[in-house]
Amino acid sequence: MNGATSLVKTLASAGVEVCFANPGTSEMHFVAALDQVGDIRCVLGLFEGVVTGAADGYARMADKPASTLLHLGPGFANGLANVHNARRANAPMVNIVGDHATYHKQHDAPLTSDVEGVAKPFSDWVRTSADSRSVARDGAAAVAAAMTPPGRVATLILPADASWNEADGPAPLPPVEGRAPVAPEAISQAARVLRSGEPAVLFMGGDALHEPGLMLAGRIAAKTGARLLAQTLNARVERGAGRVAVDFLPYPVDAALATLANVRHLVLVGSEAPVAFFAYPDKPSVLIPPQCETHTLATPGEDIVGALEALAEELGAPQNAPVQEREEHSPSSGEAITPESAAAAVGMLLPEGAIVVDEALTAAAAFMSRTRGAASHDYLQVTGGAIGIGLPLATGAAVACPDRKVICLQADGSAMYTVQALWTQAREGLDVTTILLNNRSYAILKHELANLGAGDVGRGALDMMELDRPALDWVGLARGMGVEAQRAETLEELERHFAAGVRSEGPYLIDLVL
Ligand SMILES: Cc1ncc(C[n+]2csc(CCOP(=O)(O)OP(=O)(O)O)c2C)c(N)n1
Repeated sequence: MNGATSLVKTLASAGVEVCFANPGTSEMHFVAALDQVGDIRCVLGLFEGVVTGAADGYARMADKPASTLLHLGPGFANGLANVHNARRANAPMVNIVGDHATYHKQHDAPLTSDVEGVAKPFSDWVRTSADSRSVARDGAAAVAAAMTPPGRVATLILPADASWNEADGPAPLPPVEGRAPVAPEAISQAARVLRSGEPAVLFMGGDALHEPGLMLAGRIAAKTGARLLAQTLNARVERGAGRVAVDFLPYPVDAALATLANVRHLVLVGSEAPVAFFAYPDKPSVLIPPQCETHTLATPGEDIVGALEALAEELGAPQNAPVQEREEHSPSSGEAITPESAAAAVGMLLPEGAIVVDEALTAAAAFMSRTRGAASHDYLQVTGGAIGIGLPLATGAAVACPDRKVICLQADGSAMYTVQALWTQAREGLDVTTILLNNRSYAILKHELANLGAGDVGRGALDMMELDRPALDWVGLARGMGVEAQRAETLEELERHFAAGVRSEGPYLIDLVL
């Protein structure tokens, strides 16, 4: 067997079931091996940002890595923004990046670049296979690296001759590190500050935002009066009716500061200490108020749920916690379409167990508030702030969970970065309903212009934020890629088309005119 076959067999036996791919000449042996071995589902993306964003969505839902297959430095570079988002999501990810044959590199052929140099800033683990006999072992090490808590980005660079030369056979997965238990002092310290009666917040991320962690946090809050607060952007939050509800730290600096204003103790539970997304003149970078002490109960890679269990026990927390009630915000008939009324309609009709992808930007706050008491669902956010992930993320989530409905709340400007994902959804028959939030602008940037005090601006600056010349034909774009699509200009049309999307078993797009 050749190196490529030994690698595909290694990945499959390590549990990799899907390869999101956009290959080229240097990856042809790998493509042939995928076909020959047959244990890994291949999903073609027509742009590398689709490939990497889909791998992220898959990993967030499946809790294990997919692999990507990308073409040398330029192909990988095209996908990096969503590798960045995956890394910020702590999503396990194995990138296989083809490169020129080792002996060909010296000739500086057109596609030659420093692939390791491209990979390093966006990966936690990078290796270039030296030859075909090391490829299997390197592949197994890449999967183990990706699965190291809390989830990492591993990039294996595969020279073409390491693919096609003779190899020994697949390699076993080395032992994967588990989540380290937190030190007893971290638990007793958290217990001490929560018992103090001083205003405290459990600031939550990662596993703390999945049902077992949420219930434990809810019980601790019920006992101590601590507030539960999630990071602004999270890989996956389990929320909706029947679950312990958390608020999210708002994105705008002033709102975030107001949320944390009176807090005396901030207990980090699988989260990073909160900082402002950007610096703004005259606003702080660190969002923690001066009187507030920060305590780490569990870092993102530690045993977050175990730490919450130990803390609940130490505090003698009750066995149950109050959960979110079902809320229905029915928009009144004839109401105009706004983010709020649209979100109310979607919240009402959201199917049980949906996966909601939020790249709604200026409409996100409305959707978050109106889905708080909707049927229970998973909520996926743009963890790294790099836009152009919504459609790919939904694509990967649908591959991971074929029995669940995926709802993609997608702002129009962001959608245009990776719109090709719609084609993959059609080709794979993925059950994704996209609500395309068509405001024909980069609306958030207009707010940011004001927030930054950039002064009175003229037409030239504002023109950088308008997408209406020409207006995008979203129904035409979706249908052109094989996705059923309808336009909604009234709430009644939104409700009708959303119900049709929910009923349909394949991809569906609603062009929601805001
Ligand atoms: C990769 C990347 N490029 C550019 C930006 C800067 N950026 C942030 S928001 C935004 C526009 C978003 O517009 P849209 O998706 O239409 O949402 P809206 O603000 O209209 O709700 C841009 C260009 C970014 N965050 N990430």
